[in-house]
Amino acid sequence: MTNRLGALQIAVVGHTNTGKTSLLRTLTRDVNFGEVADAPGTTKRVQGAQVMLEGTPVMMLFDTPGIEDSMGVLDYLEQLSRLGDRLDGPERLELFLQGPEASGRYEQEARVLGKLLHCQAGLYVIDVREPVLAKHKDELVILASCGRPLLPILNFVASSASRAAQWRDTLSRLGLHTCVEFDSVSPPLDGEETLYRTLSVVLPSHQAILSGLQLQSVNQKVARRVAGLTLIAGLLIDLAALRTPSSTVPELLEQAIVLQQAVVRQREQACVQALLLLFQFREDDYLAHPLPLTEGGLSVDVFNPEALKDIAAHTGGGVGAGMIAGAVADVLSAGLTLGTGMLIGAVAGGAALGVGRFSTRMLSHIRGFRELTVADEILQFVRLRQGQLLEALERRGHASVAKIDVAEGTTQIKSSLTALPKPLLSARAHPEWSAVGGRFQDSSARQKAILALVELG
Ligand SMILES: Nc1nc2c(ncn2[C@@H]2O[C@H](COP(=O)(O)OP(=O)(O)OP(=O)(O)O)[C@@H](O)[C@H]2O)c(=O)[nH]1
Ligand SMILES: [Mg+2]
Repeated sequence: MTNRLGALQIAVVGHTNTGKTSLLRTLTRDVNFGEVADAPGTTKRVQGAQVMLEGTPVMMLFDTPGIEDSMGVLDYLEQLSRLGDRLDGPERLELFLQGPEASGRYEQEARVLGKLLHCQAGLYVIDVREPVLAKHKDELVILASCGRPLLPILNFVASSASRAAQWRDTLSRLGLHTCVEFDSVSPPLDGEETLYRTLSVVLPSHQAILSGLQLQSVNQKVARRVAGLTLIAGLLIDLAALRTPSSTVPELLEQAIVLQQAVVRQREQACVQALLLLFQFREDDYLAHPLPLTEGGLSVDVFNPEALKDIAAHTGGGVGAGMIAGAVADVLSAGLTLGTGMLIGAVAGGAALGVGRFSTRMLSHIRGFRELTVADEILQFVRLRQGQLLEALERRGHASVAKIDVAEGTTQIKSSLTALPKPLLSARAHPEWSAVGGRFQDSSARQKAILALVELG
């Protein structure tokens, strides 16, 4: 495979306002490339963008101005044909490019044709919502006369006004039997691979580069998904493991709740930013909705089974695992009817739960041990909405201008609330797993839990 820059040069051409610049943005994953607007004549000059294969530039894509007056150019070329003697397409175009009209009336069109003549192939971008008109047919005749393979890209196929079938028919009649369906705003998941694979059919001389790009696109997609799931898993572990010391004094409890809410929100926002960066989108592409954290969203949760096991671990020999299991069962069933506040009192007082089975040492550990944790509902909600964000990013083209909005009501979560996945239950017992808690300590156990969450998808 040749790795020389410029070994493969492709011009992106077509009628004005069909989405040429948008296609380049999506293929290069560069939201800042060129200028995109819903108006003809947005791109005025040819602009190139490198495409890298394993860190090496292997292809240049050139954005070109839209062709506006194809009928005028074709008439003019036909006049030139009458002057010259048996000129073929490219020769006739060279004559046009050297003439006065190429820097006058048809300057825009000359830029496009000049570029295509010096590239190995062209991507011909079509807005399939448009009916096929004479100007389009003329445009294709002129482009074909450059003597370069053309791959039509049927853009806007997702629109209900699509006339893709009519376009396919017209293209076939002109000898263009291979084309690719695309949508730069919401490209098909395998759109990029399909484009490179099909381009290698019309450009077999560069098959090695194009197959490499196709494979790279598949690999990058998988790598981005795994990286995205890892970011989300890290967030969830941080939140599940988070414990904020609290107090039975109402004012102090209030302060602890406010502090914990801020930590949770910031941590989620950090994950959103990391996901946007991973997929190369801008921060303001995302319509942020703050987490609906009410006081009830954060529960006083000393009675989480995992948390109790943790207490056991830290109290040394005084409390046996079996006793803890019993305590958990009793505490949980009592919790359903008594409510958390009552429960604390109940345990402390010992009466309602038959605490005869517990040593006073253990009770003293439970008594006054109050910490805030993030409620299951909030963890489920964050998991769902980060998952939705990941999917939206995977399906989004870099030409999109609408904001990503994945806000969902918590009601949806409540109705479909399932048990927390195991790694999150484990995290409950490990406050040191929370990178946003005060006791953070990375460990292989934490990494394993992240990996296990990633595997759950
Ligand atoms: N829904 C949808 N909109 C698109 C798509 N491609 C482009 N657009 C929109 O179409 C308009 C024109 O896009 P551009 O990329 O500027 O088109 P262009 O062909 O470069 O235009 P000129 O430079 O003026 O010739 C913009 O509003 C884009 O957001 C697409 O696949 N789907
Ligand atoms: Mg443009």
